Amino acid sequence: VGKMAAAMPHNPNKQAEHGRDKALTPPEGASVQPPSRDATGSTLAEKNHTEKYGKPAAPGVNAAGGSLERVRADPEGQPLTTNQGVRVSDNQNSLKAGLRGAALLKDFVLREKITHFDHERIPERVVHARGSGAHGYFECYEPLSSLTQASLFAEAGKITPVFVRFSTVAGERGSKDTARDVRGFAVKFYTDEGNWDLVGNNMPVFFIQDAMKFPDLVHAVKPEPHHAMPQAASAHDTYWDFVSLMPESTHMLMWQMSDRAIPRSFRMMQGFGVHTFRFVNAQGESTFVKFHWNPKLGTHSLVWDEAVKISGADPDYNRRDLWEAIESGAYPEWELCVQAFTEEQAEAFSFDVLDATKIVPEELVPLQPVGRMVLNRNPDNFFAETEQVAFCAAHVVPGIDFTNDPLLAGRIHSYVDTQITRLGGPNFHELPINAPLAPVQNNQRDGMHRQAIHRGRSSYEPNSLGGGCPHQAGTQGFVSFPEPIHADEVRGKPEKFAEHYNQAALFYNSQTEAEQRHIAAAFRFELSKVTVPAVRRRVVSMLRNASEELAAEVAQGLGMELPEAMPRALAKTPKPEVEVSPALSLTARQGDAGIQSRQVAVLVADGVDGAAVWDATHALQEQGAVVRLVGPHIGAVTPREGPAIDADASLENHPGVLFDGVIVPGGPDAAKRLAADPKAREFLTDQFLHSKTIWASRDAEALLRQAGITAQDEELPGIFVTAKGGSKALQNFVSALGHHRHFERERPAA
Ligand code: HDE
Repeated sequence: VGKMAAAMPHNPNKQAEHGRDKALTPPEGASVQPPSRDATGSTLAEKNHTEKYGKPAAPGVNAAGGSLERVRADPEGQPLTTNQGVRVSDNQNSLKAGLRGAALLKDFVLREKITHFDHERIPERVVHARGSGAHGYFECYEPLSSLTQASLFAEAGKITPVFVRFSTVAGERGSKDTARDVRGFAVKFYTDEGNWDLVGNNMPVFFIQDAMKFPDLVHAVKPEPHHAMPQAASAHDTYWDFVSLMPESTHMLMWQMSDRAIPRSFRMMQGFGVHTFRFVNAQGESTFVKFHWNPKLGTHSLVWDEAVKISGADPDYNRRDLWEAIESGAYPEWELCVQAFTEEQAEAFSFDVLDATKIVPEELVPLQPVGRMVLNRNPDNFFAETEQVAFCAAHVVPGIDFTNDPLLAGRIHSYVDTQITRLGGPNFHELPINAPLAPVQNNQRDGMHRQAIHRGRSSYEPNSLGGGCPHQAGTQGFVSFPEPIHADEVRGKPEKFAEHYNQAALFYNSQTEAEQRHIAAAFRFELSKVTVPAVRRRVVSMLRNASEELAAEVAQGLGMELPEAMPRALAKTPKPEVEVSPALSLTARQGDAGIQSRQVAVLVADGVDGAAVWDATHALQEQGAVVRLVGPHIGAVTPREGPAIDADASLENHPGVLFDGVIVPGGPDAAKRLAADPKAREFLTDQFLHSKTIWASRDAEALLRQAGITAQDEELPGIFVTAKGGSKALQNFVSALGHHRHFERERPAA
């Protein structure tokens, strides 16, 4: 019997089990081969190597650190095993006492599989739960040694690997990407002197001035506690109740109600360190510094109606955009700029640089470019990398230090603390994505999930039994900036913190007309969702101190009387140095990448002018645009002449909101078919209302009219209706598409 069992490990009727063996084998040619690897073992767009992987851990280096290659698991050609490495013979059936019998407790294969599955989830981040990450590198332009001894800024051309995570703040892990919200912009630099995390946002200011208020802010903006609504939205009572009682939030509200809260792409938004930090040079001299990331593609945003529709059409809109751009080799890039200024300069400013609700206008302290960051590799595994990455505002390296910003102080505590719950213990720094490249040696020991196997007898310092190692590094190590302090312990704020409106006015007054219109519309929308009239009134009364024009417009939009202005905390308002800053408008940075990675739809239907389709497609692709052929259905479309066209998207699965521009080629039959299709009409209507670039053949006139585009509208910027194609028409389309949007043609009510 024993022999038979060995020769026939499954039940004797195995082959007959409902034909499962056949059903599980895909017919020849229908199975997907694993992507072939290049010489580096890469499966994804990884041609550009970083130091973070591919190298074995050096002797004495944290065993988990140094190399992601070491921990990569590729199943190609491998049999299925248990977690103990035992090969699994049958992954379809649990072990039973007879084919129709009870499942057996001794089935360790089933139990291990289910047990592991039961524990697959970890708590999501309490804020910034939804995010998307990518690997890349930072390259230093010139030595910055006069300002900082940080090693990543030490030499021209020096490369430091990075991992970046972009996020929304309020929504849960599975929420939509296009919520009106701040975006997190967190960068982990794996420098050769340890990890530096610049955990910033896409807006340079914050809602509150003191860490003491952070839990209140987050409780107010998150879904309301009794019914857990609304998801990923600030348009509700508790949020506006809180901020209307916190006038210090006025400036941030301007940013949050602006188009910056609905970025077109993570690749097209700025990043900011928000707080004032310190650079410290080798002589121990300190300079205040603000960090800015400026995207090469320029700063571009969605409009609200579009964002709302995208959240249905593609809730992963920003995540997909980042992933696809990197996969296609269109690597996103940012320039890191600093504003460096002395404490004496800061003393003289009309605002306090320790107040995170204030910017330092570029007109006051210009930006100095110091390097660039390129993101060139998608993560292998979302959970292992993007979910388990732990950023921490306290992770600084020699040459970078904190200031006394009271908001920053709370962050220095919070980030490590929160990981202990989220990542299940104090050893999360050993997770491969978190481990520094720099060697880790200390006497911290044990704890849940310890990876490193520490050798030797001593885990204390000083010691003589371990040769005194690891020994403290003295001036070679991180030395906190010795800021002199003469003060009483108090709970309170400096006087300049009490001025809340100058910079809110600065922001609003620096926007273009279209941007101002969008800000008013955003306040109107959000407050129209507030059910308590007193809260709406309080917000408008606050706005009066920033802009009478804005307050009046919002009040009108809400059908309410203009309330009294909110009393100011300061009897005398300090005069601001700068009253208009063009740099604060999204239009200030258009980028220099033309139409690269822009999404263009070419609408196709039976009878379309095939030559026009391909001419436009090839010409746009040559300039780096992403072209989709969008038909009434996916699959074959029969053109007027020439071979069938394979539509790779449909009007149903790719509505107009997912594209930056649209082309409707000629072919009277195709035009007629599209004009009769409500989805094609809606496609064009949205393209038009969202101020996007449209190029249509004269054949499509009926479709245009159905979409609400009149003969007069054809004269507006960004709309081209031509009898024929040709290179001139194409050129016009390309240059208009490069402008992103044509808000000149926006109807004020939009
Ligand atoms: Fe955060 N923040 N924060 N924050 N924050 C977190 O840390 C916190 C603040 C920011 O992609 C948490 O790992 C406090 C400002 C980003 O993983 C938590 C205060 C700025 C991310 C936390 C602030 C940020 C976080 C939640 C006020 C812009 C996502 C999970 C005192 C400069 C990082 C986690 C990622 C995440 C605390 C304010 C940016 C709870 C206490 C200001 C980009 O530790």
